Formats: sequence, C-alpha cells, structure tokens
Amino acid sequence: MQRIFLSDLHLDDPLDRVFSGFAACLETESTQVDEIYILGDLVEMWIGDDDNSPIALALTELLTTTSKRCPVFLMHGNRDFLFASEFTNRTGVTLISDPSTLDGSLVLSHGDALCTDDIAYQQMRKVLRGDAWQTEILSKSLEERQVFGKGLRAQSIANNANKSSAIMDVNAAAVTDLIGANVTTFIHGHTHRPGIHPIEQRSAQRIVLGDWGPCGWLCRQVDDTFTLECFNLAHRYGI
Ligand SMILES: [Mn+2]
Repeated sequence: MQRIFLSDLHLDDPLDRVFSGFAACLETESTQVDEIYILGDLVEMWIGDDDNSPIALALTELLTTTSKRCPVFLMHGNRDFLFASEFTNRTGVTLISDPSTLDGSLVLSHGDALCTDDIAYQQMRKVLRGDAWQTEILSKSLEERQVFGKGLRAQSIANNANKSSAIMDVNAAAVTDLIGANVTTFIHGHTHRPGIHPIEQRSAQRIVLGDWGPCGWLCRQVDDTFTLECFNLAHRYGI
C-alpha cells in the first residue's frame, strides 16, 4: 500500500507557487500512489461550498481531476472546517473525520484538538465546530462571510502573538489518550513543526507534517515504512 499524507498548504491564490507546486505534486503522485490524504488546512480560509473565489474554483477543478485518477481523502483543519457535502460531491473527494484510523494501526488527525494547553483556543474551537454557529455563519452572504473570516483570522494572529510556543504545541497526554495500544504511527499537522518523534510509553511514532511555503512537505507510506519528505516546490515535480 502506497499513500501520501499532506496538510497545511494554506492555499489562497491559484497563481502562486504553492498552488502550482501542489497541482504538480498531485499530478505526479496520483499516478504513483494508491491513496492521497489531505489532513486539514488545505486552504487559508473556507467560507462555504458556495464560494466562487478564484482559489475555490481552481481547487475544485484540481481535486476533481485528481480524484478521477486516485482516491483523495480530506480532513477538516481549523481553517477549512466548513468543507461539506456540496464540495465533496462536486470534486469526488471523501471527507474523513478527525481523528481517523486506518488499518487498525495508523491514526490521522489535523492536530489542533490535541493542543489542549491552549484553553482559549479549545473554547473557541468548540463554538466554531458547533451546529448553531455554523448554521448562523452559512446563512450570511458570501461577502459577509469573507469579511467575517478575515476578522477571525486577524483575531487569531493577535491572540497567538501572546502565547508561548509550548502552549501551541500538542499535549503529550492528549496524544497518548488518543491513540490505542495497537497504533504504531500517528500523523498530524497544524503545528508547523515538522518532525518524527517517539511517543512516550508506546512503541509508536508521531509524524508531524510541515506547512507548505518555500518547501513542500509530505509523509510517504510504503507498506510499513513512513518517511517525511521536504522538497523544493519549484524543482521536485518540475514546475
Ligand atoms: Mn491548523
């Protein structure tokens, strides 16, 4: 079984290098691997499946093409938890829950739910993921949602500026609570701190995906072996 896992692309402009690098990556990988997993924060902001912005349209086209060649699985991140059935029906991608377990031994998560030391963030997360808030936001016009989303983003940057780096990382106990005894690999993103770490008290590894910027990041699974790859967006897939 060959799979790739990626997250935190924060796409917002179909004309920039991250989008072209991602498109080139999908074009190549979709002919080589069995499954592609996107573990959240694919876009900088998703304001609803009716979004008709350039990035929403370009992404829809790209994922529609890709999912015809290879199954694509999508998990919500904290920027794009409004991806819903209209988008998945249109593109052919499959929405998976956070966390998800594959083969009984591999757990996938975006990662923000594990940052339990950040109490203010977890409180806000609970509100934003609730039905009441989502129904209210989706009843607003696209323009209103656009303005609201930008405001939320600015507020988040301001809040995080005063938080220590440790508070914004995953909590070790939350990780061990999440993964069962048979789990050998746990993959998540969100923290933008790529690396591979042993999980204390378990014979398991935690693989943290990186955010896409000057470089692209992915975790590649070939049967029981997982490798974390970082690559130059301009060169790896020949854009
Ligand atoms: Mn995130």
